[in-house]
Amino acid sequence: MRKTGKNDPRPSEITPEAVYLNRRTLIAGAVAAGLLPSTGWAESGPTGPQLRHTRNAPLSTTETPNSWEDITTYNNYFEFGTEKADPAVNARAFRAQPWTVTVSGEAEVRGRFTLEDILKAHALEERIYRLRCVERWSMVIPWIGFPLGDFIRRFKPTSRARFVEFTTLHDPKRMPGQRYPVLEWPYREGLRMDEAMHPLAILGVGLYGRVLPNQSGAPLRLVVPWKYGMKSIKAIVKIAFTEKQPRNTWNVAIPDEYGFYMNVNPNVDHPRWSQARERRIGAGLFNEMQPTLMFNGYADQVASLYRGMDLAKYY
Ligand SMILES: Nc1nc2c(c(=O)[nH]1)N[C@H]1C(S)=C(S)[C@@H](COP(=O)(O)O)O[C@H]1N2
Ligand SMILES: [Mo]
Repeated sequence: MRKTGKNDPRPSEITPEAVYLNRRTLIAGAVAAGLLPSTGWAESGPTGPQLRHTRNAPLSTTETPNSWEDITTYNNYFEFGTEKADPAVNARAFRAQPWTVTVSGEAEVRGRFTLEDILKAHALEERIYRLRCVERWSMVIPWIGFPLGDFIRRFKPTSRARFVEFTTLHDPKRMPGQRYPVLEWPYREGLRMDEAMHPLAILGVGLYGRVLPNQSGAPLRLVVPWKYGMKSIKAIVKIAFTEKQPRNTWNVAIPDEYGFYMNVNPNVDHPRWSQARERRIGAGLFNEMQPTLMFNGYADQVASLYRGMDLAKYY
């Protein structure tokens, strides 16, 4: 992972950090001076350093992406509050650099890697994916990332590796929501190895061609478009290859409502509501609910992963 060959992609193009920080400082200053509201306010367009990437059209949806504002002001990120508007405000001061990811467990290659090392090793692609939350809303998001499978292959998982476990940073000083026992901290998620190797599963590092904003899971998050949003864990610091199925946060919190798989499925209701329809965020004045698609519209690509499984039992 640390070695890079002459054909490897060049590291992502980074805008001089001073420019970026200066802008953030100006904004923070404006908020402090009472010139801008401190809540419910967002920058109007894509911000942050640009990322060098290509577009992966075949694996992208042709639907129109949601606006930067929709995507960055309506988030679930309990480390920064339980309301949708909280993360944009409470994650503003979070520093996502420097960052390391520890890879452990059933693999020949293990260790601790800097985010720069990881970025140098992978070409970045834009993938426009739907994100469908279990709460019945959805968005279309132009992610920048790289295939999780490419990342995994470099570590040469052993034959005992049946699952991949992901863990979010645990640092209540930097993540104020972790001071309250609303969930079991740190947030944790898992995928079966074949799910993790599927080409649609990516590790996300950007949005709208820019580095991920903090509320969207900077600097590294999972994006699994055929599953409910809770699988797409943010601010990942640990990745472990395991023999046993990992614990996952929402299953630990409410096992009757959230299982391990959490595939988007219009035919399997949440115990407290139907999953048959969803509301697209930002779809305008007469924002009717629309039918939810099996596996969030990715059935042709992923249904084979679950052949023979009772999806009402493995929800
Ligand atoms: N660490 C962490 N990751 C998380 C969450 C969280 O609370 N903490 N919320 C999940 C849920 S429920 C959803 S719907 C998505 C939302 O991702 P978005 O903010 O990019 O839309 O993040 C997921 N990842
Ligand atoms: Mo969610």
